Amino acid sequence: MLLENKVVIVTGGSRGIGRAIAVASAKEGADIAINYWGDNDKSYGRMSAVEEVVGEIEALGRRVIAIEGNVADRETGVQLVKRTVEAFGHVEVLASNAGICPFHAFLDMPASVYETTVAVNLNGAFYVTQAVANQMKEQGTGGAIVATSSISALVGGGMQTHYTPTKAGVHSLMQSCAIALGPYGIRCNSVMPGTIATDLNADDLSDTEKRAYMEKRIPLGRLGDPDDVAQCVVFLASDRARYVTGAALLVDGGLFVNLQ
Ligand code: RM4
Repeated sequence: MLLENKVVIVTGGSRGIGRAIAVASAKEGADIAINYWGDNDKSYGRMSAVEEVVGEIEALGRRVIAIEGNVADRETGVQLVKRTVEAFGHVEVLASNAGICPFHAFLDMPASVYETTVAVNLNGAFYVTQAVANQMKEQGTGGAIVATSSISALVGGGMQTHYTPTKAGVHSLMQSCAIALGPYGIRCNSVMPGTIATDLNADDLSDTEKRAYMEKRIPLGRLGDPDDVAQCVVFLASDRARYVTGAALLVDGGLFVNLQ
């Protein structure tokens, strides 16, 4: 088991890629602290998304806590660390994953859409990383931070002019943090998912023509599954990646290189 006896914090952990990271980490022997944001935690049948993932992790025999909060608020990261340490005593891994992508055209994008996207995706990653890194430094035994960046750190998107800069920013944040936190044995890397079918892009991909076009563009012939990304996060978080820091791993089925 790759994460045995480690404590993993996952932001945006109730749905999509974050949920898959939480479950995959628990399967590798970790205890899990999930951050989620009530406003986004839409009801799934009888149970909310966060209740479902908590149940799934408990059924695996691991310990789990769920803490609500918008990562855009600096205090959310501070409380997340405090509650995690109260519950488990330590934290070894952060999956900084919470993010939004309200697809919108550029020319008439309201300031609020732009600002909220930057606040959650980039400011949130910064604040949570800072809070967790301080805890890891205090523990004195290193740690691993894996951020969910995106293929969008490398390529544009006409309906994502607010979002792609945040993903480039998250990638850059991990590069700089790798330098700042290397002396404490804290590794910082990012994954760059391509098109992964989640709630985040469900509307966008409900356009069957667009979905078929995307599938055709991907050399491996299918959209990504959240667990495709989670397995790579587990690897980067684990000691198998002990000499990897400041790196970014594309998890896109080959989409990025498929230009000609
Ligand atoms: C990604 C990429 C995907 C999209 C997500 C939301 O960076 O653009 O195609 O589904 O963002």
